[in-house]
Amino acid sequence: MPRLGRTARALATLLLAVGAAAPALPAHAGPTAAQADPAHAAVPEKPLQHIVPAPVRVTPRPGTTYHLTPDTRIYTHPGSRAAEQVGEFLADVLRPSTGYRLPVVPGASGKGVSLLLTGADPRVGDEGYQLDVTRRGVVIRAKTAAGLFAGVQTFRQILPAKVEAKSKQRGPWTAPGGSILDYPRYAHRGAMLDVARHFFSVDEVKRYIDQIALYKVNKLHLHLADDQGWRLEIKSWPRLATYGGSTEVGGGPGGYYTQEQYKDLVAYAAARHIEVIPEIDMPGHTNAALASYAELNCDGVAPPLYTGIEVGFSSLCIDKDITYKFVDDVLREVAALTPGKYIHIGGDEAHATTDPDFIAFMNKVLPMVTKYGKQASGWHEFVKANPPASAVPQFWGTKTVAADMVEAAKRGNEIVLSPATKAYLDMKYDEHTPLGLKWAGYTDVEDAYDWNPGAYVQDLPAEAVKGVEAPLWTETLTKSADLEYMAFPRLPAIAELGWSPWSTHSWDDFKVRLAAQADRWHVLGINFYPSPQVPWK
Ligand code: IFG
Repeated sequence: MPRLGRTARALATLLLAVGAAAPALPAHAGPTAAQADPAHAAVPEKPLQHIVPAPVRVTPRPGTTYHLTPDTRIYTHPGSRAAEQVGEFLADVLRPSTGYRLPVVPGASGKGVSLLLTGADPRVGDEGYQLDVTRRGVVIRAKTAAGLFAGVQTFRQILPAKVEAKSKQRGPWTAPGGSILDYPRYAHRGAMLDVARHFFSVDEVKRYIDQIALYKVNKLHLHLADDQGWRLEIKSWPRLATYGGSTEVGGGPGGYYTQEQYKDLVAYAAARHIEVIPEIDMPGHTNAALASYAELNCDGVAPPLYTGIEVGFSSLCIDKDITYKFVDDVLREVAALTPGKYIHIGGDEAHATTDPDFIAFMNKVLPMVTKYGKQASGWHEFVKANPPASAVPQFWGTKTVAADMVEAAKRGNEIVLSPATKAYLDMKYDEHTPLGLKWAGYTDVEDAYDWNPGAYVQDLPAEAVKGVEAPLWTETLTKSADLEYMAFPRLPAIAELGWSPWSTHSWDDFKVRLAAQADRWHVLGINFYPSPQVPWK
């Protein structure tokens, strides 16, 4: 407690003795409790009201606080390796900052932190959870490890932000008492990273994976090939990576992932319950492939490598048989590297391919995806080829009228929404933004937040929407700090649209919750854009 002057101390003693409420400290009495003891300042004022994405139901338990202590243990559902891995993930977050041992042990206990696969409300479904915090302990219940992982992301957010530090911090490590019931609105909650325009290393992609996992994103769409670069080793066509991956926008060294490195990325994402969806864009956006193998070109002449940012000038040669051997070989190797359900085959901006050729191409390629046990997703243009009902069109239009999407839905396709005027994280925030493009218009965080995916495309039934995805194109982005500047704070907005019920949607509430995230982003070293639309502290 702060040192009080003699008089103030006498007064305080007198008043407390008569049971009066603690006197309001006179201004000159010195620092408040928080200022006097910085640890108290670490206790977030209303963390249960600051969770992003907004949970389905939050019930605070006032007056109850849980404290992590040096002897806290993390209990995981006995016999579940997957639950144990979530426990280890949580321990890896908490150990460096608290300095506590936090052993992860199979079992269930009212004390400590328990991650259990029994007893959850059935409404949690495949990815939801229940989180209960009492004075004695924290219990996260789910039906799957993915649900436990989602609960852990929420638990992180109700602990002091400095719990995210990689070095030992002062406590106390408190979590407010309460109960949360939570589960996602959509199955597809995606982030896309373009590693073709500029190449990003394995570690830079892992950093982005860690960041999207904070907000319960569950799909990472990797744009692995484009005009400027081919980024994945294909053993049957080695020059794709070694030559086609040897540069990037602006003429830099580019790069590529060996298949071993790519498997490592896929595993890293899977440990965070994120499915990687690889994209091999075709028949357009293929200059890197065409430059790598002359025989892929209709005239047998390989074009030079391309380091600009124009689009729509390249096309695989639709009439050559070797094109389909190439595509088959690539899809076979990509499918073998993909534990997930989907392979994205692009299809956008095929301006150098006639519509009949585009349709003929897709009709030969779509069955290959199925043959290798995967489902196809693609940019919305590929619906021209009437893909199977299992295919997933990704809408990237700038209008809310999209008759082709409405028709596709009638044929049974479920649509992923990435409206370029809302979800394109490479759009400038405003005319002063140093990075990014502006062809779809300036997009600040309120634009990214204020739309209802279930009612966005005119006449598209709500049940035809599979979810949302935020593409981050990298024509102008070269390093993690650039990715973060464009993705934060808009990616959490898209993540909330993918997870939270529409009933919780409110810009006035979201912007306050977003402001409270900044403490964590500072600790995590996330280089976010301090949008003037958000009441940052
Ligand atoms: N459109 C192109 C991308 C990229 C983007 C930049 C799609 C589907 C513009 N295609 O978006 O390759 O250049 O904002």
